[in-house]
Amino acid sequence: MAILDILHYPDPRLRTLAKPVATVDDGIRQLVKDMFETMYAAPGIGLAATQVDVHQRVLVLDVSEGRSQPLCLINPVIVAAEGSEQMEEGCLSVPDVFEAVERAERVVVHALDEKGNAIKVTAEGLLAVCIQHEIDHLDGRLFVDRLSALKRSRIRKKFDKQQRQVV
Ligand code: GNR
Ligand code: NI
Repeated sequence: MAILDILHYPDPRLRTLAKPVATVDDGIRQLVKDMFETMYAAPGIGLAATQVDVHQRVLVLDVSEGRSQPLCLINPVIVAAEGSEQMEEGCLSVPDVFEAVERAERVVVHALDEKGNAIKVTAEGLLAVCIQHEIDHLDGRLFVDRLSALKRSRIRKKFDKQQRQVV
């Protein structure tokens, strides 16, 4: 087990398009274990492989209060989406920024689990939001991309300034 380093905005590696997993093997299962450990330690309710600089279509989630309902989705595809809803989002790769984002209210997702079995997940509320947020990461997209140009440029300036102070 290992806690992995999480990339931070505006790191260009967060813009990588992740490739589908060809075979769910022990290497992928180890990645999934490490991603769960990293997500729970952060703490976060979701984590996409992109955020730990692995560019394969793997994500983990646990939106339960007791942190007791781990869900792993490999090669997830949204096959149905309906309604729209605004929810305040944050991201482990964009620390200390919380903004309302509009997304589909309900989604149906096809994926593989960590055993390689095909699964279908029907989600609404926070789980639906989180699945869409994580799939965005696999496509190289961040929640700040879904904000107004004005909000995005303010956030960008804040992080550029922080980075200058570190260097
Ligand atoms: O921990 C997280 N919380 C969260 C809250 C609202 C909407 C989405 C999220 S996902 C985030 C963890 C993360 O960055 N996953 O990519
Ligand atoms: Ni995120």
